[in-house]
Amino acid sequence: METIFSETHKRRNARSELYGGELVEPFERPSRAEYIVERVRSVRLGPVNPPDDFGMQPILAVHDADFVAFLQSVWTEWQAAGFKGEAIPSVWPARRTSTHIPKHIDGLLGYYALASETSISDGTWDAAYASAQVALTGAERLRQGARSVFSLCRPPGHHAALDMYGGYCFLNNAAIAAQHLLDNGAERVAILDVDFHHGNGTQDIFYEREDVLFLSLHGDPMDAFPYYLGHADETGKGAGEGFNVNYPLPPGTDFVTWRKSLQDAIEKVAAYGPEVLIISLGVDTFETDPISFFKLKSADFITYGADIAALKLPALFVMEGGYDIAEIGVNAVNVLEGFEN
Ligand code: Q9C
Ligand code: ZN
Repeated sequence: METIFSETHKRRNARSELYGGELVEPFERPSRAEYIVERVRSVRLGPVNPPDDFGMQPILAVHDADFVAFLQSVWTEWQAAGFKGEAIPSVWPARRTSTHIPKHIDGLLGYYALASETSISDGTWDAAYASAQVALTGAERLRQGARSVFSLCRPPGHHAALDMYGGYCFLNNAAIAAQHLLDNGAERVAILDVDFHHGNGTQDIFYEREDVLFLSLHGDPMDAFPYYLGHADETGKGAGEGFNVNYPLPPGTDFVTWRKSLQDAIEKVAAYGPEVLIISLGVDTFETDPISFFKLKSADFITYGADIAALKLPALFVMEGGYDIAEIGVNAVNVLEGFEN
């Protein structure tokens, strides 16, 4: 399996994450991608190639233009406002607020943020842009006939919504890849999100559409980030009714239980009959992940990679989360090897 990877991910290197009332070193840090690409190379999964550049058009086909412009200028504007630290929102339009979008960067930041843990700093946009190109290049490889591709995206994307960033995500890489396929001849794409967290951004982007089936297995939002989306009763809206499927699972969920939901999701994907399957691949389901509460073991990642392969669909694996960094390479590549063998 070919891996698409951009060194530009390193430009996403924030100093701070607001966590438990303290500013800590971000869980989502550059070494994550380095460990994964190292494992890809050491098991000889296949060639590792840089992305092509598809420009802004496929990004703007998914995200709101004003939101994208905000991401491009926020760090410069934040500094120009005289702030000394990284860009962290401290105020939000919560309930019963005006719909006017503020001018001041402090207000604008809260308007476009869905959470405050994701500090923005120099290079954040460059890395987010490169990460989207990594996903697009993977999608393009499938169009050219590849059976499977690994888009080693960093920063991740599945929390990024139409016009919101957060949860370590800025641009929704998987959604951008899906839309690119749909805009170039595909009629139906399925996105299976196996990251520990609910893919609220992907759900948001495709919620009223029938040309994308979105399925997500995740920690129950009653107990886990992103807290305000990801319940089982979110099934889609309008033409999209029935094309959004959530599997919220409780703290302590082990592989036997998790796999039952995966089997159900796999049956729904098969019934939908998509041309392509995109897997939002987060390995924060691992038993020792520092911010999650599922109990998967390293060998389980091989097993479920093989489960997904049984669908016999062209597959684009898009890297999302995973924060037990010592094991992130083994776990992510286990899924890919399980899929291939
Ligand atoms: N107290 C991804 O895995 N904050 N994002 C968690 C826990 C955000 C995870 C707070 C977690 C985001 C791509
Ligand atoms: Zn996650």
